[in-house]
Amino acid sequence: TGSIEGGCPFTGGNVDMRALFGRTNRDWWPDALQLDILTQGGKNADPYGDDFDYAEAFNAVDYAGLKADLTALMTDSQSWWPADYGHYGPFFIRMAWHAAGTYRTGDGRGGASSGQQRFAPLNSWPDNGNLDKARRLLWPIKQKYGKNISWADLFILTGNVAIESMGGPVFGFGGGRKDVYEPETVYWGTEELWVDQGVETRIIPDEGKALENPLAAIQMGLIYVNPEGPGGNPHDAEGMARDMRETFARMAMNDEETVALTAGGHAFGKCHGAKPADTFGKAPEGESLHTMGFGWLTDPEEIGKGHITTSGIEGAWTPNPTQWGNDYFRLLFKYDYELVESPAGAKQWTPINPDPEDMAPDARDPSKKVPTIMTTADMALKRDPEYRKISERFRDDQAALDDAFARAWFKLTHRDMGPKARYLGPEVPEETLIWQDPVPAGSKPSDGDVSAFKAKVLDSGLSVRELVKAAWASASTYRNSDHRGGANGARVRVAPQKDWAVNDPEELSNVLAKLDELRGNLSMADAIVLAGAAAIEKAAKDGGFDVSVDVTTGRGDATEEHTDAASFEPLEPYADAFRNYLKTKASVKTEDMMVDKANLLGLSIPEMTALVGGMRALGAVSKHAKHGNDIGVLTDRPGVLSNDFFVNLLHMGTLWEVVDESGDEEFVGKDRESGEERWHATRTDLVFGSNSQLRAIAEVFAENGGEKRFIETFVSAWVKVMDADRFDLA
Ligand code: HEB
Repeated sequence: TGSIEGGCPFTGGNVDMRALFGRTNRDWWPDALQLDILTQGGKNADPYGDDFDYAEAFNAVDYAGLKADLTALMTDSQSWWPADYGHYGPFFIRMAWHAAGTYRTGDGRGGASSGQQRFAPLNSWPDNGNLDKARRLLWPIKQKYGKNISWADLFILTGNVAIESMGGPVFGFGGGRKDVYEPETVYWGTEELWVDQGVETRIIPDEGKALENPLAAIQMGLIYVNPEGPGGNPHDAEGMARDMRETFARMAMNDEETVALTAGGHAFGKCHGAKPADTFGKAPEGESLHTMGFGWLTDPEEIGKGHITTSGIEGAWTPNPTQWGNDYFRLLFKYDYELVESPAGAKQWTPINPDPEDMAPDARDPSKKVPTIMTTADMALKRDPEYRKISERFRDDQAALDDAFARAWFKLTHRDMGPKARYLGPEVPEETLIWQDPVPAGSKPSDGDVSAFKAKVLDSGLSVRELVKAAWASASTYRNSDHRGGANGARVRVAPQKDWAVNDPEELSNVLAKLDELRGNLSMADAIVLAGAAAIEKAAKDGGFDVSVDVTTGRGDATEEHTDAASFEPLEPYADAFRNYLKTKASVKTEDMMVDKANLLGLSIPEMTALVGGMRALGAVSKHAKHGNDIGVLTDRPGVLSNDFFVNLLHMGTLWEVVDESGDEEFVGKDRESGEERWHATRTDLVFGSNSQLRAIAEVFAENGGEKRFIETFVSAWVKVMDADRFDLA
């Protein structure tokens, strides 16, 4: 049974207790060694320690030597996993594509940037079958270059070298992906079975079933689509194209990029389905100790003969699987294809009556010729009318294919790195691409200009609340996952951000217009952030504390021209607990959404707590907060930076009751004795009194003398969010 109990954490659906994380490693592999108790108390799992500067290490790598070693590895076939056609290139391209291909625009998570393919669940996804061998082939090179090249960078660079070594076009390489040393907790879905165990596909229009956000794969354990067709049905041509279009769009790829990538990728290598799938062993994470992290084990003798099963599909797409060219499209259109079954029982397509020169070599014996194949996914490139137009153009225009493939591959493998300023190394392309969210360089204003501007802002009639909200609106789009968003560029004044309900568009445009008048030679981006800082300094002073909110300056301003507006839509928050805003109630609890956002902002628990409590004290609640515009503002002096939120929240004189119809989003706090109404609050207010861990922190901020600790934590967390995207400074 592959039925799924709903669980879209971001756009509604059935409530599922696990839906914030879905199935976790502990659910999949309950017997696996659990190391996470050793990272309690903030202990670092990274053996390089906190001070390690990966950028510095990467910049010192012998880049040419590394590339030469990788090139030599391509044809250095090992007996424990011999190279098909004597060339590992195709295998490594698949490794790199699967490393990058988990990226999804919905929350920016997944992708190649931290080397997650080494860890569960990704190391054991059915779709990543046998990629454990690819990573092990790389170990001698990783060992040789050590800290100077991360696994994450190595996966992608190896993919590039593989393409180059087979005559394919590449656009460039940017290093800078720092490895992590523990599996990241990412929502991959709630299904309890893997794709190969008959789990249901995630798009079934007839049943009104759509791919939930933020997922980008069609079944659990796949990178994108099922190669055999929707739910394994090769006859559903329309459904195949629909699935590809939807999943690739989740990864920011349009039709042309999808066609170029798939056809370009499948110019190389082969599928593996020589034996029925029950002849090989478990995935790595569930295998026996002595297999040393290897999974999907096959008898060595069978391996020698090339009897490998990975996907179950068998055969190469072209007659020259280790040579870049246009044979893929030439064959796709030259022949009619018929549906056949591989030796492993997978559904695949093969040309009818191929000419001998259009046959492929056998992977182990070049003198033997075998038929080429197409998967049902490949067939979509000619069966779908839109894909077909693009495919025909590429068939007739090799240069167009070269360019489209090189660019799409570069985007695929770099999209989750964020701004170009984060790219390292000698092969970073000059050209700036729109999906890099470019920001024109800014210039650093003088201290005098900054303080003059801050004084003018405080004199302008704009309130602390308005200034704090505008600065938060600008900076808080940042996501640590794909390093997009943030205050640099001041995109808060262009579409779509300027119109998001959470940003109170009218108020925001009024504030921005005023700041524009006052800013002199400051960039708008700096002006917005400095105005917020000035407001907080004033708010602290009004409460008797002298603080300086030391945000950086030197941001630039981006315009519509620098902005792919549609690509910013996924950055709109469905919930922003910091402004007590909830657009639509998700299937997960609103406080889960708060934790999710705090995680994307890179915040610790105390930082999250201080920011929520501080912004409430400042009155920085969205007017579009469903429950009224002072909800959660548990203070008699809004606009003063105080610990009142925590003091009042924890006060035993208040008795809290549910008020709203749905029963659990809005609450009223009444005087326990008189019954008089004192406060209104939401889940993301009360959770700081109800949850034992958050309460423990709220207590520290509310205790006698705790105000100082609170203000320091608030200010440093605030600065962290404002500066989160200043990669240009490093
Ligand atoms: Fe791929 C392979 C599917 C896309 C690249 N693929 C493959 C296979 C399959 C597939 C089934 C087989 C595996 C084995 O081994 O068995 N793909 C697919 C799909 C898709 C894809 C369904 C979506 C549509 N690819 C792709 C891309 C790329 C690629 C995008 C890049 C760019 N692949 C690849 C390669 C290979 C593959 C290179 C080969 C590998 C070897 O040879 O080993």
